[in-house]
Amino acid sequence: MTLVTQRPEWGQLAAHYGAVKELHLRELFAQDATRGERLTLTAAGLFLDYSKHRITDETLGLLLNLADACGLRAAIDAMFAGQTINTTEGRAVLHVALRTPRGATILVDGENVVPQVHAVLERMAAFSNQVRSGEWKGFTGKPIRNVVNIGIGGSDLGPVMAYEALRQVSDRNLTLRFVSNIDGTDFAEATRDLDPQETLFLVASKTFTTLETMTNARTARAWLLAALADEASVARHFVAISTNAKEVSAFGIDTNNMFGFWDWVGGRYSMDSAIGLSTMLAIGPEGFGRMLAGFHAMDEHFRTAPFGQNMPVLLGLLNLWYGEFFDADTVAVLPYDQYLKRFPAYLQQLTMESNGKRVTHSGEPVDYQTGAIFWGEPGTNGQHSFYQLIHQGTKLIPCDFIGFLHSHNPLGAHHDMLMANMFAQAEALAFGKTAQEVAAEGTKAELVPHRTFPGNRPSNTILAERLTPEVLGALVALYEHSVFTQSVVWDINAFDQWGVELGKVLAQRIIPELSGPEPELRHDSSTNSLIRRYRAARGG
Ligand code: G6Q
Repeated sequence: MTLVTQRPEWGQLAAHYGAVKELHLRELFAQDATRGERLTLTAAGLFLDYSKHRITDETLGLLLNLADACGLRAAIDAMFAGQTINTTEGRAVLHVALRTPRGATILVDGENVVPQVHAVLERMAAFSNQVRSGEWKGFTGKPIRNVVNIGIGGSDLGPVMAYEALRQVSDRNLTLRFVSNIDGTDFAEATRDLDPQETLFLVASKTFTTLETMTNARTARAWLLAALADEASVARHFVAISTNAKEVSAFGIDTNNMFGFWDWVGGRYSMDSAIGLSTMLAIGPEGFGRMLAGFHAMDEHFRTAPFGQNMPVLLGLLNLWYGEFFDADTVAVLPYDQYLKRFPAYLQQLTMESNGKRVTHSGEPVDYQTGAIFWGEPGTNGQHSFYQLIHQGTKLIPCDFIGFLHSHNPLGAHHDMLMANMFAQAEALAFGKTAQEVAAEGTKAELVPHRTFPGNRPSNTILAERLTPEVLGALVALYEHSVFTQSVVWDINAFDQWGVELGKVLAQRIIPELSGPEPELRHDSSTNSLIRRYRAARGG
């Protein structure tokens, strides 16, 4: 297949880049008094202002031509139709089916998966209602007050992010904790103040073979049994969320206590499958349904809106514009909402595990940049830390500002100050402060270069009324589909993750070498010496 860089549309963009790269946002705004209103878009409850980008109308047209030439329309249709677009794993990619309303039809291998999705949602709802009402009792008859989700990667990051994001609508009588790391500290700290009699573990693992999760789940079982001293208690304190019923039974969890999903749900796209049971326990089935409705609204927008008014498509193409032509390596995600504190971490997996690829679908090495590095922190904390580099450093870092018109905690003038800071940062990045402006303030000549802001640093501003379950769903779906858009242009598979395999295999080889009789070490000299140092310290 043709590499995207060989397409005429790419060449046209490259030539156009040469013509516009020096254009400053100050000029672009001066040329068009309506730019700030014109380059905006509303979809699924989200408002996007993309006017502070180093683009002209021609840039947009050329980016859209590239998306067309790369077959984005057909790729979207293929995903929604349940075709096997995850080619290296031979799977359909149907997270969109997880939020499709009852009554719709999406076929996988000739079978409609929508009724299956709703059957699991109903079981999750019945279970959540039992736990939330206190009807579901622990082994000693006490109601459940603590829920500990044990999972990692896609079986952790989405649920943690959603729990933090939706705390304001969560049941404050339930304490939720998340254990992911194989570092025993994670489990120890998460459970140290919990009463086993009132604690429910959700073992969330698509495969039910993941080393970290299985190790933590065994530790959890031992922790429970140390207190309750009866194997029969496991059935009241453990549920499994998995696609692998055989491994769930082998672990000792009754499959009646198992919530299933399907191989067409990728780990990092699974937060609205049964993997989201912790979210449903926290916010209730009705709240979970509202979140799914937000996802679905953005799915429908992505599926049907013309690309020029399609928010995920524009977001994806704009990221690509900087990554390919301006050599921008990273994107900063800056939520001005404390409830979104885990959103950047969640996005890191979504974007980087999806698009951190170096060969095309057909296995050919790419000769262009793929997935950017995503990172960020909630505002305004970041302003007192790394924003310096974004404003005055040598690197170009496109930013996504995310904010809300209303706060869930309207204390005094806090929210006005928060949002003023967000608007001000985007303004300062775009327009900067010229040397003349600095000098005109009476700044000493030798300080002028230090106090000058070049500006021309691009950003998106995403606004919504308030952070509700619907809005969170729409926001996550926005990024999911923007990741997909980019992967189609790059001709890479956004849905596999072979890059995480090698380290896992090597760790399995090293685990037995760390204890027991001196093994014959056959690694490189550095790894051998690190293992010897560790063994010596451990007396092994
Ligand atoms: C996500 C990845 C990965 C996965 C974890 C946990 O897309 O596949 O992060 O979610 O490795 O896997 P299990 O759910 O199978 O334990």
